[in-house]
Amino acid sequence: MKRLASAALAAVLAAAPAVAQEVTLRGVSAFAGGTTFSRPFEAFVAHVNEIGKGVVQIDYVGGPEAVPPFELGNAVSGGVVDIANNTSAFYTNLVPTGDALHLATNTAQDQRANGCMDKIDAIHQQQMNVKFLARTGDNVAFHLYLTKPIDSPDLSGLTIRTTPVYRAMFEALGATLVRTAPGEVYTALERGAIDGYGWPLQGVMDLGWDEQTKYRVDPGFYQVDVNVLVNLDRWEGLPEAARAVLQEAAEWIEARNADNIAINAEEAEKQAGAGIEVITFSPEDEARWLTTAQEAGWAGVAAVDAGIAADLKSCLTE
Ligand code: 173
Repeated sequence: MKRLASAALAAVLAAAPAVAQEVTLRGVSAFAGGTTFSRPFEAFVAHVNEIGKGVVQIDYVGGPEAVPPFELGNAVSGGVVDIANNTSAFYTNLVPTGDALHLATNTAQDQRANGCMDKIDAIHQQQMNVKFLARTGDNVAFHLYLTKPIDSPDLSGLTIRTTPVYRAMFEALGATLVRTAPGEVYTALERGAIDGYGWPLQGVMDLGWDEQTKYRVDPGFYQVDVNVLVNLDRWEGLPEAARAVLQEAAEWIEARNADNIAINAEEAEKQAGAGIEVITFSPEDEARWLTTAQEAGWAGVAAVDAGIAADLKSCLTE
């Protein structure tokens, strides 16, 4: 049997061309090209194209102008896009427990070491038909930005732009919510359709929102997850050498997540320079702000699937 199998393999190898065909993957980002949450992916693409010469290349097709952010999950799931840079909040239609990812208090490296990344990958494979390749955004918290001041965590009477990241928390604090893609935030602010928006500490100036923003509420909460996802059929069809290049590049880009600590400090300074004032609360109100974030966040995931919520909580917050 064994001899037969190796004879068959030898025949296949003999028939194969001396140099295996280079594979090209079509890549799309949920965030505009050159902006904060596309930059790690763009570095990842450049790295793959460097170390993967002759094996695998990524053709970076573009950002939200190529595929609308809330459609990108479907596009990579169905194989219209081979590789996507996307945040779980933009594909909750496919992975509704993905909201757990931004509730992480540890790093992508921790999640690889403790098996959490394998669990997250399995959920993505089963529910979305994608390989969960890499996670960026560690160390970057989310904040509430406002056009008018508040003096407590009570958000009643305020209309706030949201995504699934902030929904459970802001709803628990009484806000009226409207979901928009990042590309619609500027116009919504300019028209006065919203009194504020949820967004991470980084990237507020990318699309000029600082012009329309007066306040940032501190402290931040949660942790950004912007993930590299590969269509599963495409992934499984890749030569082993191509998968190895992508996996190496995944850990390479995750190592750069540590840079976010320094970038956070620069961003906070730039926001101050742009006239964005920081709102803080009394110690009791700050505790309420952060406790509501955690409790409402996990309750939201548990309402979707209590088993997955408990399982992921244990490895994302250890
Ligand atoms: O606010 C958002 O659009 C959002 O959910 C998000 C998630 C990760 C990075 C940046 C924004």
